[in-house]
Amino acid sequence: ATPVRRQDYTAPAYWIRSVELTFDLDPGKTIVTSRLVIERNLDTPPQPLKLQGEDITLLRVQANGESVSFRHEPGLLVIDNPPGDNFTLDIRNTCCPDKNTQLSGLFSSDSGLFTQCEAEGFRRITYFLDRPDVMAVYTVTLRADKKRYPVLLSNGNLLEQGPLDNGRHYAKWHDPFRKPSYLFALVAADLVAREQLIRTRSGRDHLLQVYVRRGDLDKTEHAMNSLIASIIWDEARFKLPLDLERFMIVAVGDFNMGAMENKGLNIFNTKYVLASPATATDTDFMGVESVVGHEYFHNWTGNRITCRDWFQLSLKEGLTVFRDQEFSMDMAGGPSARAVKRIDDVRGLRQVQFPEDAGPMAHPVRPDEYQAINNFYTATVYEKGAEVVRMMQTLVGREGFERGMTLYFQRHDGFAVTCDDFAQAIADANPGSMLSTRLETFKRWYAQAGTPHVEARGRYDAEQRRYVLTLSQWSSPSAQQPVKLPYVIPVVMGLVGPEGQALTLQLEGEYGHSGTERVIVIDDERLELVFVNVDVPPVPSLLRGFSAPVRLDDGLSDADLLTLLRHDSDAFNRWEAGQRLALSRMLAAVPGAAPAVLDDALVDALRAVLRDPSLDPAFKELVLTLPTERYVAEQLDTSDPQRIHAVHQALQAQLAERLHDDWAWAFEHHQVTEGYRPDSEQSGRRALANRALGMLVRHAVATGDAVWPGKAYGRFKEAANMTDRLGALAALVDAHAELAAPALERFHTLFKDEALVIDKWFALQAGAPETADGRVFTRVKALLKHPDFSLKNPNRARSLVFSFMNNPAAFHRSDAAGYALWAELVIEIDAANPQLASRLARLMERWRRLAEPWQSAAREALARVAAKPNLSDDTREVVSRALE
Ligand code: BAL
Ligand code: ZN
Repeated sequence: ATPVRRQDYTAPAYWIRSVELTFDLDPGKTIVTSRLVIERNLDTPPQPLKLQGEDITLLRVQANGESVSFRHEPGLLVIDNPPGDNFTLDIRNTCCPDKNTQLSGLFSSDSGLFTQCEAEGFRRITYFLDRPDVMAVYTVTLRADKKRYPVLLSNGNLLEQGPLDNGRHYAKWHDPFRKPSYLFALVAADLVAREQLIRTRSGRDHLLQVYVRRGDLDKTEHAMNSLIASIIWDEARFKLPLDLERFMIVAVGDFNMGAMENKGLNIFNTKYVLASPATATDTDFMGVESVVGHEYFHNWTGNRITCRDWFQLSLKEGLTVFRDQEFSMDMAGGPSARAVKRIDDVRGLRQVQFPEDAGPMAHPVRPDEYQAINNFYTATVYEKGAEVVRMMQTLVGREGFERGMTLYFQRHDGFAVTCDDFAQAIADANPGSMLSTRLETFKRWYAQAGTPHVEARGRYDAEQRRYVLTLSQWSSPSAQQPVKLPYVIPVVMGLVGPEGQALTLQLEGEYGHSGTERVIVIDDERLELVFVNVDVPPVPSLLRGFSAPVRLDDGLSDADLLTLLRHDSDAFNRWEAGQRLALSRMLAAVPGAAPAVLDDALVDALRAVLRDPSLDPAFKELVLTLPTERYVAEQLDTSDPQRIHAVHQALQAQLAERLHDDWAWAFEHHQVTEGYRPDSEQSGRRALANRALGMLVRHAVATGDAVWPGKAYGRFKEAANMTDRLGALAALVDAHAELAAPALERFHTLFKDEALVIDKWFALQAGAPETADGRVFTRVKALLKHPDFSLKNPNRARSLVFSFMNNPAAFHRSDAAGYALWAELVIEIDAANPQLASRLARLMERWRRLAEPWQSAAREALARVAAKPNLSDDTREVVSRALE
């Protein structure tokens, strides 16, 4: 396919002011009747009207009620001579939900018919100007069989409903807000709703509904609570009220994404709606809260102000991820719980986005070109985009950022705009700030791909009581950007004394004390800072809270890192110090054949954290978790996945052994005996107890002791909630304990009718640490044939196939059987669901970093996929870029 380029953007030649849609719904053949009120855009030269359409059949087209001549171009319906500057166009076409395995457009799932239109799914429903800067008012009539589809929903407000002949019924909806086609939605299904009436601060009443299948109503309380919390939060934090009379969430079991923010009618993957203590883990509960929040926040950042074109996707996604992260942090509670959430987010960023930024799919937060827009719903656009917004907030302060948001809505409410418009509003609301004075430089964060490097070196002069800190930045060239210019990088920092005391930060030329933490801004290649009145040699604690998405080399010694691990007042950097100490042990061991060693100093420091009564269990759990194999691999130019696995396993074993009594203590002392609450306090205790149990069972299996596996099995059987049950099961499965098999069988029997729990069952087995005799791979091959397995359901495919391919030692086999399976499955999935296939294809994109024999085998597998004719644009783009 020809690439689409940001530079080629032109305004639409026509506007569509209003749309009347009528759907005669039928899974085999749905008839869509559309009346479009069209106005020529007089700012553009006269030109033909070109409407997009894909996989649909045209029955009729008329302009102003009369026939009009038209022609087809690939993917387009072209009307060369529309009748004047203002006219109505009547279109009738069909589409086939049952055959729509791509799950884009109108598709069938077991409970009914659903839509997914972002980014370009609306054209798979009817012919349209399917671009986000064409915004229209929609009125939608749905007609369907009443028994099969008792619930008929679309965006906005219900105008009327009633019976029709032949057992059919109808509902008519009107959405008063202008919106782009990607925010259109309809649902025709057999569902029931949890309902709640609320009155918001402004005194307006609203109806909230969460629609699910009949048996799932008891799993909707948390989603409803999360929605209410989101509404309250957005009004309190950003003064953004709910603008709709009715807000609906609908859960569907077949869905490519997590959820979709259609105006007033959010459609969700069941994974992010359904949660009960018996079936969902604490992580699932958190996921529901965060995604419900995310989609709700889109109502303003995305829907009220939308994107001018898809290159601006981060305008809504980066900002909305930032907002959901802030929401989750505020919901989590105190500073420690906030830090835990931040650590979690940064772990995700570094594990997924940093590799993306260094690989063949690297692109700026605002990309310059794409072949398949669906490939650009990436960690860069979402998570790095959120970091860019976070840096803006750091530069202008929390209040300044809120002022900026207010100005953004004053200027652009109701319009489709660009990332530049957003940055300009935040800067203009904060004149004199570093964002405002260095805006053009700051915006390089939108324009340049890749992760910048920051180097920091300090020099202490005891005689002069001065500490000189030199910071410099550089960025590697990338394929389309050989030269990178410096960024504006906010570095939140402190200086920590040898006894752990926070030192006052006074720069040369400043008078008085300036506190113990400040934001330093690097805005050029190099910056030198001179701190005065420094009485002791300090350890710099830089980039606190991960204040910028960069790779930091601060040259700190182990002794410095141990000081930070023991004392840093910034919880993020405390955690970071522990991770770096563990990482350096692994990196030292990987190249040779010598065993990895967890030395006394690190063991003692980790024990001190584990036993510290002032620290939160959730934080301890993070500190006591080793960096993942994938993260270790990313630090190396050439990686041997099997060697990394061996080193990782060896360190885990030592951590289990050396802290054995501490783990036993941690397990016993972090039991939750009161009623289940999915809050940060309880979930922290459960996380630590489960981590401890995992360590204890691992050690027991290694030493032939049966006590802890027996205890884990007992806990698995008796657990009062899914977090504890799955934690105990994972302890057995990950250690390859003999009791794993009966436990897995029992788990399957217990939850055979709970699709989301069966997903966990598959994922757990596919993600277990691989053994020397390849037991995980063998199990995965068998599970692919399990009667409950299907590639058609994205959640199920992800649970087995993606979990396996994200399990380095199981996937990167020296006999290349993992890669052969990858190629086979990418090709098979691509024929049905290109979005899902291209996501799977991306798991191979870091192949160039693999050592031999993996690298050659991976290239061969990629070439096999690339050689396949009729590959989708989505998958073709990924494999071609990987092979370039
Ligand atoms: N807009 C696609 C799904 C999401 O980011 O919310
Ligand atoms: Zn989003």
